[in-house]
Amino acid sequence: MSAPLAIERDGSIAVIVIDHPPVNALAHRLRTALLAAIERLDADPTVQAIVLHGAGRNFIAGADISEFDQPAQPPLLNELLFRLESCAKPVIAALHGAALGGGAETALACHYRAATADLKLGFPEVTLGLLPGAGGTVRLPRVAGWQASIELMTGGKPVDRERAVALGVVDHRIEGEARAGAVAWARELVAAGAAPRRLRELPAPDASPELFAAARAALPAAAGRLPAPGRIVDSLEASATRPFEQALDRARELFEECRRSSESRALRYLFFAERGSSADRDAALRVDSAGVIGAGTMGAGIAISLATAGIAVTIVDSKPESLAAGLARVASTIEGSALKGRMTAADAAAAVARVRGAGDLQALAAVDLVIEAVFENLAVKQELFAQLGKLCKPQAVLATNTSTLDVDAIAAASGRAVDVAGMHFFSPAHVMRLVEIIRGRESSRATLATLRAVTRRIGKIGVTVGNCYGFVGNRMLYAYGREKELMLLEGSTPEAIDRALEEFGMAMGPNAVGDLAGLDIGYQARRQWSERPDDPRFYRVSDRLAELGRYGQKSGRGFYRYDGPDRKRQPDPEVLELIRTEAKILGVAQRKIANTEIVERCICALANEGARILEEGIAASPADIDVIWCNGYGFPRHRGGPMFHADTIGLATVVEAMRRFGGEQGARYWTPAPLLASLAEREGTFAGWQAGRAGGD
Ligand code: T1G
Repeated sequence: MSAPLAIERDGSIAVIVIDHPPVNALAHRLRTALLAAIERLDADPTVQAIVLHGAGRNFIAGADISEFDQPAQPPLLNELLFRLESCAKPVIAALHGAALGGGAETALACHYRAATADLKLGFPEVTLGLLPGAGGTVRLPRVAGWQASIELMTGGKPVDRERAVALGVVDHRIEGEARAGAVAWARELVAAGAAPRRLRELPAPDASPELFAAARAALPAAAGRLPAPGRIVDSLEASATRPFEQALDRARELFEECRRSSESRALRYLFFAERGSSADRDAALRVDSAGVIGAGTMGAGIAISLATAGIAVTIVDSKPESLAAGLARVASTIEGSALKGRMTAADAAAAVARVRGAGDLQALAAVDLVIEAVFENLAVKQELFAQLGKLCKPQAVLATNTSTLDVDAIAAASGRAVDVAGMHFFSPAHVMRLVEIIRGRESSRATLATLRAVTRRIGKIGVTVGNCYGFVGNRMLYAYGREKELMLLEGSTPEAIDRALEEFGMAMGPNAVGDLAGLDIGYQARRQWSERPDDPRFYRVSDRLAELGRYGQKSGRGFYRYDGPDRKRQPDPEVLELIRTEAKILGVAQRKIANTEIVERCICALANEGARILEEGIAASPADIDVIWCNGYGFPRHRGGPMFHADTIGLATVVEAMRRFGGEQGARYWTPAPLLASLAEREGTFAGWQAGRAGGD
């Protein structure tokens, strides 16, 4: 393994070039090398200034997140930065790309900070359930003030160079390459006799006591469930009221408290799980042009994602009015993003220019990738893929956006099943990060690798899964929804169920989700499902509502009413009446259902179906299932996902609850999946089982 840094000389300027791929994370071996380099250069009388530079695309991406599952090894980052700041000669940070977390803290411990225009400087620790533990909460306020420090650290969003200059964090703009620019400026500083500037020697700015109380009150409700945001405010408050070193000690204590929390463990687990494996990146085919078939909401959303990522898109729709509407939707959505500051006007114009329309499939003859988003009907998709199989160039990848149909049946119709796979986007496609990539029986490695690469390139998270009804997410959603539907019949209400699950942390309760997605969509899908369980109680309420034309938000009524002035969901007595009527017809006894039961039954249903999915090889790992549920279904990230959460509460606890439910309801589907039962038996976890397989494979 090559050295994590090199020392280069440019006359009397010494340059420490950090070279610790992939992102210059401050792992133990880099911290050790950095400390040695600083000691050596500080003692070298021929060195008049030191430049700290990161090779590659980033300065320093932060501490090495993978090290947080065990206590840190010395030299701790705090010690290293204290020593860096103590240098007797000026230390200049050459900032470019990401300067995040410990990387931003390292920059603050330098005496001067220069940056190129691509700088992204920030404190994303809060997204990992952590706080800046290496002096950020003590140094940043001394240069940027309290309000900006609170905003950057509790929000976790990076700032660009101009904002960093405005905050006083960046002293000098580099036009051109970071290293050369920083060395030139270091020379000027030496010539001007500039001395080391240590933030730790500055007094903390005055802070009114109510400042931090206001900051706590302003934390978003969801943050209330997590320790980190509040601890960040505590750490900043300590910086306002204690001398530097005591404030630093306090930050360290609070950091350790957060590091050991289950919330942070879950968030750090997802960080890596969402990056998945990069093993097949070399097999991906180049995609410069794509076709999207179907100019409806989904097709337009997919086209927007592709075009804003730099891919030329042809949208094909045989109905001129639909095509025109779809193209208009693409343009207005992209332009809307520019108006909201999510992209520059120039980038928006370029993206819109990359999208063109066509009425005939022949326009797709030369594209690298085709994604169909037409009506969810197997015969229609098979007919389409039969045409695509003939007219698309060899090696073009053909993807179906189906959410429930058999990908193998569609692939077979193409006559080139090796080039076909599923690409299940979640609606709205240009917003939702998750894409399920469905592996067909014959999908080639190149086809799957290409779809994964395109998914990454459009800024989404692609998870490759096997082909079964509902793939992973919707298959588990069926089990989760079955329980909430049964509890409606047994005596609960839409609002009680939604509230209980939202208190657990779900972004939205299942009844509200149904109203958002449209109860008619689920109704149609269940009707097309040939092997649908035949229990008349399953989804009886959703079916009745759909049959009454109560589709949810789009029809003004579903589980809730939306006809108030603010169109917010309102309980509807008519729905309660309907539920009680159906329960009576079905002979379902009524009882009070506690919140704990609501959550337990829905979560156990997810874990059990997830275990079956793992046994069948439909998902490659429990982490893939967790990534799907946290990014496609609003499962609370601070609980890691349904499988991580089941591990956290204990699989024996899950199985015991299922046996209790099975006993009370006599339902066969509460029989634990064999994998779950055997892991519970030996007090194992899904994570341990996966590690054993990875080790054993
Ligand atoms: N630690 C370990 N590995 C990391 C890492 C990190 N901080 N950041 C990235 N990686 C790995 C990642 O898993 C992937 O691995 C590869 O690098 C490329 O990542 C002490 C407590 C920097 C904007 O939260 O935001 O400092 O899949 O695909 O799209 O107070 O990585 O190739 O095997 O994301 O070019 C705070 C997290 C840490 C920054 C680059 N820092 N990283 O994006 O690459 S806590 C962060 C990012 C801390 C201090 C506190 C992004 C990036 P693999 P990638 P990218």
